[in-house]
Amino acid sequence: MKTSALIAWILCLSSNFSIASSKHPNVIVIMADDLGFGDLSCYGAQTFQTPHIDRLAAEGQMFTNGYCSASTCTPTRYSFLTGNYAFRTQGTGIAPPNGHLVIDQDIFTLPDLMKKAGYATGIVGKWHLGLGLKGQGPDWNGDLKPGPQEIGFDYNFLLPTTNDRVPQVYVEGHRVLNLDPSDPLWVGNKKPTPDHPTGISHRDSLKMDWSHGHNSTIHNGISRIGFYTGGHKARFRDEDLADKWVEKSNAFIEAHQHEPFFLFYASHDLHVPRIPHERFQGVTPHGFRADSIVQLDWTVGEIMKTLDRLKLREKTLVIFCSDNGPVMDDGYQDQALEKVGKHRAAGPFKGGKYSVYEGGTRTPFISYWKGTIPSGKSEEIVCTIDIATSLAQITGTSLPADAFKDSFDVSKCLLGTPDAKGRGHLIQQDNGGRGRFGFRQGDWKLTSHPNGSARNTVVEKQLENIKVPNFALYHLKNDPGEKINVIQKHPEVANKMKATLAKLVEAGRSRPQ
Ligand code: NG6
Ligand code: CA
Repeated sequence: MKTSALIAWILCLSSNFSIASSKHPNVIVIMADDLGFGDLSCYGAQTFQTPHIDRLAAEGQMFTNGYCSASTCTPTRYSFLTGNYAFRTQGTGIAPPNGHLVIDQDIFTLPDLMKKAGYATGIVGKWHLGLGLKGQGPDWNGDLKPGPQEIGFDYNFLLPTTNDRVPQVYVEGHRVLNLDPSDPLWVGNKKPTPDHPTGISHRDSLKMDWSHGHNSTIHNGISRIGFYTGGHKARFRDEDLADKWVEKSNAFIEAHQHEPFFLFYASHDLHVPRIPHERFQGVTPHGFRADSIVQLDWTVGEIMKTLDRLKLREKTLVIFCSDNGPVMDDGYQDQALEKVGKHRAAGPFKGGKYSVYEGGTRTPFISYWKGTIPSGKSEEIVCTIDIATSLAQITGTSLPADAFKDSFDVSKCLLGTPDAKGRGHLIQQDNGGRGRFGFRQGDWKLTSHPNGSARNTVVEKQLENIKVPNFALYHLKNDPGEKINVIQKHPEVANKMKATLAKLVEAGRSRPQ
């Protein structure tokens, strides 16, 4: 071979190589818990700073119309992992302590996709999608399956539900970590003995008092939802969760640094009970709620540091998002409401966690990949449910016909391609499939509250149920705060949207085949 031909051949090989590796970036999805649109300094928070997440936003694509699919945790996570709207499947509302796995093992999931694309797959952090079989639930002292490993994750290090629900133990693989067989773990929804200490009987001993619910078994001076006994050696301190997520995320990245990896880092910050590590307590003027945001930001910085150390920053796509909008008092007296000051956790939007108003699902959304994604702000509509199909596109992996039924390919938006288009419509749900929906189409937003009652989550007030019309229409461009119901003025728009919403719900899928 002539030298020039050889050089051409080598160039060709290396360009093929770079196409191949650019198709298989490592992927880290960082999902915050209860983080609102206005809760980061890059999204307008002024009284505290989130420099590590701000850097991702400044150097990557920062979305102003980024959503999670539900205003509570379990349905958003269900949709993120399955690509299907959670309201289509019964039993996907907020999972209880002894809940079974709500993702059907036969469904083709996002981790299945990533495995098919040749990735090592892992989840570190909050699960809250149940463990064990339907009708049985988790076997806390035995093998906790089915769970993440049965739906496509090679590795899991979990907080099984939420930290306000029992038990406070980690699950690694199929087992409760550090469980001493001579001190078995029991979890239930009734007092195990009449003298079992609870948040009611021992209220004076609590280090953080409850305000509603959360008054059952006490661990670490905090009473929780549900009862448990035993497993003392396995129990963790709330204060140490964030450090543990960093340790385990970094270990996963390190172990898979030479192959493509997919890491779902599901932080528990800033869900209640908000108990940041002592070194973050008091760093903001807003109490533990915002202190936990600063802690979350620190964890992001630590993971990015690991990417730098392993020279993986330019080989890794990072997507940052939240699982639902913000709430102030979510059951503990942690002063979130009293110390909110001028901070507006939902930014300019109405509602928050539990509601189908924008504040419930419009949340921070950032895509970052150094050297590949240009810096910019995008107004396109993207949602956590779209990550599945978008990653199929980015990794060049084909999908089974019935997979990811509501997940749209927004990969071009995530990658910052000029003129890329996001979704044309999005159904926003709350905690169930009871017909309470937000339906966004372009600049229009229809809300549906069949029983005339909505959850009000405005940041200045306690949670309450308010009376609302069965249907309302808002024009988000003119009225981002959903203050002026224009349904009387534009009945034709509302009727068309009602019909489209009903059709998309009925059809069982919204992404055309
Ligand atoms: C609610 C809890 C709330 C929180 C939520 C789930 C009470 C009174 N409220 O039932 O504190 O745990 O469930 O939050 O118990 S989520 O972010 O996981 O969806
Ligand atoms: Ca949540």
